[in-house]
Amino acid sequence: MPRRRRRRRAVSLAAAVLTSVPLAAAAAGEAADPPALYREHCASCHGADRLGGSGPALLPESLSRLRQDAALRTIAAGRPATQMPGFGDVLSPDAIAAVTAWIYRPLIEAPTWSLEQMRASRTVTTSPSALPARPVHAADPLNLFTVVEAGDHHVTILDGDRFEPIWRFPTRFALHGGAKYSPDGRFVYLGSRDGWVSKHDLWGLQTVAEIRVGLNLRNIAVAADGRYVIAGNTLPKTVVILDARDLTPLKIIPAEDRQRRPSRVSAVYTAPPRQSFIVALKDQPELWEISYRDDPEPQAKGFVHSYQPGMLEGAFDFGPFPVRRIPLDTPLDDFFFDPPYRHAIGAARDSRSGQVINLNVGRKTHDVPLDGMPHLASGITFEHGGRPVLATPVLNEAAVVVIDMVTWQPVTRIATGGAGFFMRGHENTPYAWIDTSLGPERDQIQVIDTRTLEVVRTLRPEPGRTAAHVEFTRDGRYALVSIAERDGALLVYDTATFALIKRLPMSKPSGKYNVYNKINLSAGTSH
Ligand code: DHE
Repeated sequence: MPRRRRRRRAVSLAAAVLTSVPLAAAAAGEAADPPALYREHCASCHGADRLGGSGPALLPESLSRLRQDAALRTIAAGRPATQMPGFGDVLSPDAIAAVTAWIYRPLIEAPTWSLEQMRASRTVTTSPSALPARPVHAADPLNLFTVVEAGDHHVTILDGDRFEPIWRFPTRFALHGGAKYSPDGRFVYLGSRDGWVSKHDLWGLQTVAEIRVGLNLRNIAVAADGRYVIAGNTLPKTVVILDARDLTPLKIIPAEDRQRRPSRVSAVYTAPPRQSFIVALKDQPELWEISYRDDPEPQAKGFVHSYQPGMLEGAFDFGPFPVRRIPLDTPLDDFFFDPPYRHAIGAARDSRSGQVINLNVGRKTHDVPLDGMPHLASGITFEHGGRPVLATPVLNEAAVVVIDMVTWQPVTRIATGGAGFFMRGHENTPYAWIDTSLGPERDQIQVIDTRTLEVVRTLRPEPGRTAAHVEFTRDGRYALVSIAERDGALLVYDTATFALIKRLPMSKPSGKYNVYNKINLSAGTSH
């Protein structure tokens, strides 16, 4: 059958599936024997055990962001620009509904991912000794951008002076979280939702290594001294530390509180002045500090100074990468640091207040009124009225929350044109840029004057098309905005005149990360 007619037929079958088989009726499709159907049609790409292969893992944890009706449509009609074919021609609507329902069920035995499996998954494409001595391109290596194209799972490395791609490569399915750089900006590390961590050389424009560290990954961070990469998983519930040179796994730490209750990981970050990683647990009220110093003693000493009876019991694990456990009132979904990395401010998405944790003394010191699902991972800091403040978008409200980082009291709530995901600023401009992509006006970008804390401009780059995630060039002169559509684009704006300078077509660009801003810990960007 000609390809286009086949696709049209598959789409109409998908519609038939949707209208004729309600999902609740999927149970009736048991007769269709979903495990056998899966083995015959899906296992070769998604893995016999549903843990993934050339296609993504098909586990409830991996599918949590995909509605069942969307999954059903994909199985029936396929997914454009990927290798996923449609099965509407070969499977009955009943069978498709049955397989769809089945892949949303947990595996009978909770899957594990051992050190041996990690080692077996690791590939080193370029040996560290084969890396070039200088860049093979003429672009400023510190003004490159790593742009994640979520539409067809690629990354583009962009010259930040000429705004021209210098390398584009395929990635694992669904990268998530910020790209992380080595301290000199030469290497970029990426994490995928399915647990893959990869390392790429921005001088040689080549992949160095990759490894699967888990089955469902939250995010990764790179040590400030460049020696280690940390990964926080939700499946299995582990934290994994890798040698940054070639991603050799060094240590697996079960994500459990001091009573050995397991937890998913909310996020991992590096805290450069402390030479440690900070890890939040999603299901247990504990924040961890994992030192990557060769001699972690000073960290322990700081804690011992604030000793209270019983406080040290189970508080430390000794050995390489010791875990210091800080008890909290409630678990954290998201958190952020003050510029000296003395405090972490965190919140659970469903709580009405945030907690400020003093990392030196190892306990919560303040509560901050923070309702409406603040997205602290997207927060930025700047000076306002001579004081450091934190500003963060709120996921379910048309607002940006501003908090004084000395008193930890709210300064104001800036009303915006819709709930947004990301916020960005830069030392060389008084303006911070936000998207409103979670609200009805998803095609807007708004500009906040950090001096007056008011929205001063609204851009509607491409009416009706989602605009999201801004990142500045190293000098702050240009802002890059994503049109996050499959046939989307990266738009380059002049940050003084707000004029559009360039449009680069891209496949659903999501995050973009400037090397210089990241390695210099610009207050206006994520770290
Ligand atoms: Fe993200 C970063 C959590 C959904 C795109 N997101 C982060 C970080 C956290 C987080 C903790 C910081 C990690 C880092 O940078 O290392 N994200 C969450 C969620 O809890 C949430 C709401 C639900 C979930 O399914 O995980 C969520 N995130 C999304 C999306 O739906 C987005 C828009 C599309 C996608 O790719 O899944 C999305 N998140 C991003 C991006 C960043 C990110 C692009 C990096 C932002 C940056 O500038 O650093």
